[in-house]
Amino acid sequence: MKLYTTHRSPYARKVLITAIEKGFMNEISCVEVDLRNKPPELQKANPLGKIPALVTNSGTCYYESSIICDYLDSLSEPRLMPLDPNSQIEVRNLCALSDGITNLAVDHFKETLRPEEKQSRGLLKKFQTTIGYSLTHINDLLPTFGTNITPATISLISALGYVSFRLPELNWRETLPNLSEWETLFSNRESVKETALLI
Ligand SMILES: N[C@@H](CCC(=O)N[C@@H](CS)C(=O)NCC(=O)O)C(=O)O
Repeated sequence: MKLYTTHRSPYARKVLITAIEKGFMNEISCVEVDLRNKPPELQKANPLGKIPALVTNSGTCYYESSIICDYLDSLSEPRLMPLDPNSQIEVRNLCALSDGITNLAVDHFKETLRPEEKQSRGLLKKFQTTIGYSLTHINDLLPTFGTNITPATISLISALGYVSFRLPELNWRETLPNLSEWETLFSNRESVKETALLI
C-alpha cells in the first residue's frame, strides 16, 4: 500500500497511529508530499489533491483520514472500533469532535499564513475561542473517551498534538490538567511517540 502524507499533517498522523497500532507499517510505503508543489501522481490517486490518501495493493484509493483508518482497521482483528453499534456511534461522535478541533487549528494556521495586514484578528480570535471551548468540553467528557486505543482516542491524540504545536499560546495543559493527564497516559505508546509531529 502507498500512503501520501506530510510529516506535519494531523490527519496523516491519525492514519499512521492506526497503521502502527494494527501492525501494518511494514506494508505501507509513505510518500512525503510537498503540498505547495503536489506531484501529479497524488492528483491522479486523489482528485481532491489532499493528503492523507492511501492507495491499496489493488489500486483503490481512499481519501479521507477517517475512511483510511476504518479501512486499515477492517483488515485485521482485533478491531480498534468497538463492534457494538451504539458504542460505534459514540466513538464516531467523539471522532467528529476531535477532528473538528483539528480543522479549527488548521484554519487558524492558514489564516496566519496570509500577509499580516490581511489577517482577520476577529477570525483568529474566533478559532482560538472555539478550540478553547471544545477542549474544555472534552475535558468534561474524558470518561467517555476512555483509556483504550480507539478511533476516538487516536483522533483526540492527534488533535491535541496539533493544537500544542500550532497554538502553544493556548496553554491548554495548564488550564485543563485532566486532559493533560489523559494525554500523558498515551504519550509513551510507540505509535504516539513515533508519529510525534516534528517541530
Ligand atoms: N478531512 C480531511 C482533511 C485533509 C486535509 O485537509 N489535508 C491537508 C493537509 S493537513 C491537505 O491535503 N491540504 C492540501 C490542500 O487542501 O490542497 C481528512 O481528514 O483527511
